[in-house]
Amino acid sequence: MAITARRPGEEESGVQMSEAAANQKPLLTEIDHIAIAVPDLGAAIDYYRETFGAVVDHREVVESDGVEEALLKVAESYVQLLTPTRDDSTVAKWLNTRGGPGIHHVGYRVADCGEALEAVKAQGFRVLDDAPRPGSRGTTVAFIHPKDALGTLIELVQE
Ligand code: MC0
Repeated sequence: MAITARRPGEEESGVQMSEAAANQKPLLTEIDHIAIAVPDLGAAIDYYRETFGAVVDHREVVESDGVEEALLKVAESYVQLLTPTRDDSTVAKWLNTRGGPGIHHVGYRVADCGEALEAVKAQGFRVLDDAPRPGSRGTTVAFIHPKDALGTLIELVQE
């Protein structure tokens, strides 16, 4: 049976939530990172250091995604500065379409990436990874399609 998701005081949202989803524990445990796509990683790192005193905690090239990241720690989360390493990277395409830097995706921590991914799939939402896969710094990740996630590309991150 499907029940309607509605918070107190809100109008009927029309969003349907399965009974199983309504009864389960929250899948998202923390914000892992906010990813900001930039054309010039060095300039972006300089901006964060000079403006906010934020320094790079981790840097990595992720060949499978065609990106290089610089992670800046903010409390228990990260700002992920992300730049394409090749022209066919989805981040290169996104920067070209958008015409400049901006928030590319949000990474949410989950206890079990496979379990969270299956819960999203079971509700009929499109995902971009059929199964969890390696992310940066040894994480296990999976992406959810932005068109089924309120216009935001979501990355599920298991540390
Ligand atoms: C595209 N769209 C977005 C978007 N990218 N909406 C919100 N946020 C984004 N980042 C929208 C477009 O505007 C378009 O909407 C529709 O989605 C389809 O876009 P497209 O241009 O036709 O499709 P593609 O080929 O650019 O693919 C977009 C897609 C792709 C999200 C499917 O970027 C993808 O598979 N992403 C998952 C992997 C990824 O992002 N890797 C890089 C980070 P309209 O309305 O025009 O139809 S890897 C990473 O971060 C790792 C290192 C880690 O953290 O561990």
